Amino acid sequence: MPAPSRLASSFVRASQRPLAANYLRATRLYSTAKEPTLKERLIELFPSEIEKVKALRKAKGSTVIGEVTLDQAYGGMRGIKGLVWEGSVLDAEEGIRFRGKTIPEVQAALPKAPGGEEPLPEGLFWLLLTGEVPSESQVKALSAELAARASLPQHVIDLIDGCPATLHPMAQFSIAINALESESAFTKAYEKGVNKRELWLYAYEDAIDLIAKLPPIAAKIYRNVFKDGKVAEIEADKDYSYNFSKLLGFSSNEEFNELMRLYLTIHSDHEGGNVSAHTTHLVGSALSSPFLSLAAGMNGLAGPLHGRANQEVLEWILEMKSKIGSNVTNEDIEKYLWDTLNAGRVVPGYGHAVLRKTDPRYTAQRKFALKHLPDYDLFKLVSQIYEVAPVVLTKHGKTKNPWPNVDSHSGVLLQYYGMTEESYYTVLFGVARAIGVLPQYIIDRALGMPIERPKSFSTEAYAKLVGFELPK
Ligand code: CMX
Repeated sequence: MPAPSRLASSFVRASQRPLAANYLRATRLYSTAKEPTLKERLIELFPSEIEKVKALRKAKGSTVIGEVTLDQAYGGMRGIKGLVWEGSVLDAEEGIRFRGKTIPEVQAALPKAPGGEEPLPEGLFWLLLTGEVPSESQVKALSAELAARASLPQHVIDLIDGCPATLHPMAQFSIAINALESESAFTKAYEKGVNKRELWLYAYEDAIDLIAKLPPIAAKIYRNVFKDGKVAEIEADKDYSYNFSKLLGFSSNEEFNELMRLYLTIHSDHEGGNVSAHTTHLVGSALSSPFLSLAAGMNGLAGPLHGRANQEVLEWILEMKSKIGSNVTNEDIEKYLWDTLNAGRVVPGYGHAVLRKTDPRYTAQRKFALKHLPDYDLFKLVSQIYEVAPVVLTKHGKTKNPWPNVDSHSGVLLQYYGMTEESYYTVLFGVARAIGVLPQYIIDRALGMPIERPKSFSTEAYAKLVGFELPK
C-alpha cells in the first residue's frame, strides 16, 4: 500500500486523465469559493481514511467481533456483524446517527435554504461522504452542480413514456435508473482499463449524475401517471429539494419544499444492513456501476416490508376511515388493529428489525406536523394510532418492537399538501435513499472493498455442522 502522499498524488494523477480531468474542472465551475469542492476534499481525505483502515486491520485484523448462531442463519442474519458502513450507525434504543450526529443535531448543524429551518439534503450527502459539515457556500456549489447535471438522455424519457400507467411507479423508477447505465463514467473507465484504485473517481461522477437525475426521473413518472405528463424546468440557482418539488408541481408552497428537505434528509441513510442499502452495496461489490447497483437497491426498497410500507400505511389508514367513518375512537382503532393481526397481516409502519423504540425519523415528522398541521384530521388519527398500536402489538406478543417506524408518518404529511397518490410514495423514499447509499458506494471503491461473498450451507450441512441428526 503506498504512503498517503503517494496515494493522494495517484488520485490526482488519475483525475488528470481525460475522463476525470473534465469532471474535476467541471466541479470547480459551480464553486465561487476558495474552499475545496466535495471531490477535491475527497481527494484530500481518502488516503488517510485508507491508512486508518489499514492500521486497524494490521493491529486487530484477527480479533473475534462476534459469534453466529444457527437461529441467526435462519432468522434473516439479524445482528450478525459483517458489513462496513461509514455514514451512519443505528442504535436499537436511540435510533440513527449520521456520522455521529442524531437527527436533531443534523437539523441544527447542516446549512439551510434562505429563510428555511430544515437541513439541505445535499449537505447531508457531504456529511455522509466526508464526516464533515460543509459550509453554506460548499453546499450551494453542490446544489448548483446537481441542478446543472439534471438533464435526462432522450432514451430514458422515452422509456418512462413507454411505461403503462398501471406499472407501479417503483418499477418505472428502477427501469429508468437501469437505463442511465448508458451514461456511466464508471463503466467506461472500467472498460478502458483504469486502475482499480482510481475507480472511485468515476464512481463519484456517476453518483453525482445519478442524484442529479433522480428528481427529473421521479417527477416524469409522477406527472405521467397522475398528471398531464409535463415536467417543469429545473432552476439553476435553487436547492435540490426545491427543484424536486418544482418538477413534481408543488414548489409554490414553501412549506412543502421544507417538508421535502426534511423528508430527503431523514430517509437517506439507515446504516448498511437494510435491504436497499445492503443490496446497493452488494451489487456494487461486483463492480456493477452506481446506476446498476442503485437500481437493484430500489427493487428491494419496493418491497412492502421495506420502503413500500409508506404506501401500505396510507392504504391501511384510509381503509380504516372508510370502514369506521370520521369519528374514530380508540376502541375502533383497537378492533381494527386486532382485525388486521387476526387476518395474518402485519400492521404497516410498526416494528423494526433493529430499532426497539419509537423511530426518531417518526418523531422528526411528528414535530413537523405539530408545527405546520396540528389540526389536520389524518395527523390526529396517526397520533391516536400511536397511542393504541403499541399496546395492542405488545399484547399480541409477536413483534419485538411495537413502536412506529419512519413509514408510519410520512404519508399523512404528503396527503396534507395535496400529494394524495400513495402508490407514488416509495419513489420519494427512493430518491432520498440514493443520497444515503451512494456515499458508501464511493467509499467502497476508494477502500478497494472486495466482491462480497458470505458462506451459505444447506440444512443438511448445518445439521452436520452442529452435530444433529435430522428427522427422516
Ligand atoms: N405487525 C404484525 N406483526 C409484526 C409486525 C407488525 N408491524 N412487526 C413484526 N411482526 C411479526 C413478524 O412478522 C414476525 O412474525 P413471524 O414470527 O410470524 O414471522 C414476528 O413479529 C417477529 O418479527 P420481528 O423480529 O419483531 O421483526 P422483523 O425484524 O422480522 O421484521 C419488519 C421487521 C419491519 C419487517 C416488521 O416489523 C414488519 O413487517 N413491519 C411492518 C412493515 C413495515 O412497517 N416495514 C417498514 C420498516 C421500515 C422500512 O424499512 O422502511
